[in-house]
Amino acid sequence: MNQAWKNIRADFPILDQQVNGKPLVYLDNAATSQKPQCVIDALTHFYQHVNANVHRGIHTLSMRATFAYEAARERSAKFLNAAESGEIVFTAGTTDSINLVANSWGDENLKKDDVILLTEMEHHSNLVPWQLLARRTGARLRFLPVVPGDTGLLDLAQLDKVLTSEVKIFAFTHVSNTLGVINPVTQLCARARAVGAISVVDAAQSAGHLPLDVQTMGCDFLAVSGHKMCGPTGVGLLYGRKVLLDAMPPYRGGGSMISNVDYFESKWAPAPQKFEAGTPNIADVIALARAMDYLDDLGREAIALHDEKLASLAYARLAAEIPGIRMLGPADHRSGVISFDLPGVHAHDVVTMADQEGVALRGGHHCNQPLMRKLGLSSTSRASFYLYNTEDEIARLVTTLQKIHGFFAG
Ligand code: 7TS
Repeated sequence: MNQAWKNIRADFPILDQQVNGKPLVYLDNAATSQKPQCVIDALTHFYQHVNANVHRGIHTLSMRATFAYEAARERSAKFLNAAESGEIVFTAGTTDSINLVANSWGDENLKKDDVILLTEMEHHSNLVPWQLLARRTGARLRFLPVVPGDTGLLDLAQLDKVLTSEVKIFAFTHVSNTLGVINPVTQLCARARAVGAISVVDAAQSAGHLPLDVQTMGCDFLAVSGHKMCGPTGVGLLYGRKVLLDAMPPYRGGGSMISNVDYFESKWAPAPQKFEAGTPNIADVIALARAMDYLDDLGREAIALHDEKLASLAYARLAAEIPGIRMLGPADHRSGVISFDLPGVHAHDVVTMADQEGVALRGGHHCNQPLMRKLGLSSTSRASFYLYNTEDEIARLVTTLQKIHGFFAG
């Protein structure tokens, strides 16, 4: 661990507070992460010193804003090891990025009876846009199953059966937001390419948690949300291989995405501008780049190890110390997300009572309704860890769940 890890909690002012009279234990990082002071400062600095629209003015502030916005694109390309910054499209987040691919690449390339392959563990964001695409084009959906039981691993033995030459798109999550499973993304992308399908990786839960290298992964598209990786809400990005982005039609029309406009038709600007119609989310894009600096100062390998260590410890302690608990996902080699079911206690009761103890969890279907049904559950409770969480907080989680269990058992 390098110097940047010392006093890490002091970087996150929000953590230093009491909730319901107890020190806050924030374990809802899979929903959104907290923001370090440097990201908050980047937003303030932009509005205090730089604010102007981008790509249109030649006055000094406008040039400053444009420079910072395009520097953020360069930073993002470096963060993902993209071949060039032109492969980065700024979006509102993972949901927006996936919708862009489904509407642009999908509408252009899919026809009746083509197959869109997904997995059984997809978040609704990586399911519903493909359902809509299937409805528009007559394409069919197919699913790579998870293995029976609670480990949540993908059933890779079924891949040959489902990944056939009819598959044109294979879209899957890198990390499950319910199970904490880390999927073998490089292997899955290679298999997609081998049958001529494009790969779309949902990196909502992995960007900012694991080292990501799109060239090593071999993915065609990768979708990221800024707010889950220490950045602001309402901003994210789509990585797309340049040849694919160049060939794709725009998804939304408006200012900034054109090279020439006539009353009856227009010509598009090259990618990525073609996909960024209207005034973009300038301040948040710039602050997202600051979040990337912050994460890289800590080191993404170190963050991944920290997440895994905490989640594996929490998994083991909950399994051993909470009677009757049903743990979901793998025991180790996992991300920082753990889900569990306390039989006989609704997840909303768990979360409400935990909140009384200052512990922030999430309870519900986690936008994973089909997976919940497959597991025979309507909801789970979820604790999700990030770089500022500690082993002491796991102790607080265990004590809190013991108390909740005791209350309902007694
Ligand atoms: N994909 C995955 C795997 C996710 O976990 C989420 C958000 C999304 C896509 C959508 O991201 P957005 O930023 O576009 O909303 N997941 C969660 C969650 O688990 N709890 O709240 C949001």
